[in-house]
Amino acid sequence: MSVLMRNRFLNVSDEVADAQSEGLSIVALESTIIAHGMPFPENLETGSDLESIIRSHGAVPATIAVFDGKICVGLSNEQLHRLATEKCMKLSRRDLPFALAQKSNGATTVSATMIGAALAGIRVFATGGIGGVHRGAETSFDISADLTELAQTPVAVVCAGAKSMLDLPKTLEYLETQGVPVIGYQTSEFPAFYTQKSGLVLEMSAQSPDDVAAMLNTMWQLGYPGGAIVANPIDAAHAIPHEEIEMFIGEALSECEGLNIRGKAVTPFLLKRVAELTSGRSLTANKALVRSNARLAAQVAVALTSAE
Ligand code: PSU
Ligand code: MN
Repeated sequence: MSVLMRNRFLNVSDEVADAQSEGLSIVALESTIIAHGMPFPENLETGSDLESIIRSHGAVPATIAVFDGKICVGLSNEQLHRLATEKCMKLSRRDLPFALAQKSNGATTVSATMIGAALAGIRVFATGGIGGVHRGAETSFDISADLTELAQTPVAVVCAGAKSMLDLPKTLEYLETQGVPVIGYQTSEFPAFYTQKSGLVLEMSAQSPDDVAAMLNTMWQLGYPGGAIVANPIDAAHAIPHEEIEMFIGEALSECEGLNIRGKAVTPFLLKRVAELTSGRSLTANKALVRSNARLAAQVAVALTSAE
């Protein structure tokens, strides 16, 4: 995409723009995980490690966030530091136009990061776990905008499944309704973020980055408007057994309800409380799984570029 054709609300870093003109593979990264998903300094360490991992696997990282009314694709170290240390908004699809018009700063969730990536022509994105259908959604109606974004924006999201605080069967049903392919990476079960397995069978599984790239290319050549989920289970060494984590999730969920926390504050609260209740073990798991996703995303991006 030429610089002249770029959207006026997009600000692509020199490194990412150069990578694009040289035809290199690029992987998008989100910023909500830095600003609202992990405490300082783990958030900053993780954010910059993810960039290094992507580089060491032959691709160029493009962390996405909003600064001064622009969707910035590719951040400076100073911008990463600001996200990790300053309070900022959590922006999903519906928040983005207002934040840009107000010339605000903010961290982008999976949905808003996908929008930025697609505007910049980036097709692969790594995160920890996507948002999904919350437990109790039948009364709260709380369903993450990440799910509908996946149906309409052509970016493949490499993640460790959806966060286990969610209702995973409903999340998969919703994705099916939306026509979003969910591909297990070397697994035939939907991973449950902190845990490798959820008991939910996936019908599609890929054994290699080339397999994933072939599926993505086919989907886009068919003219599908959306993306796909590449579900990559956490490494066994960092996984937390289901029964152990479920106890703490249950506790965090009832506190959340007791405190009447709603809407976009729910996920950051739950991640923080579960990390406290597990004495940091869930944070260690989260850091490990997102690193593994960055590695796989770089491999998929390279496979996609060479398949072109
Ligand atoms: N993955 C993580 N930590 C996070 C997130 C993903 O390991 O904090 C963020 C993503 O930005 C995702 C958001 O879009 O959580 C989901 O928020 P909600 O449930 O409010 O849609
Ligand atoms: Mn929500």
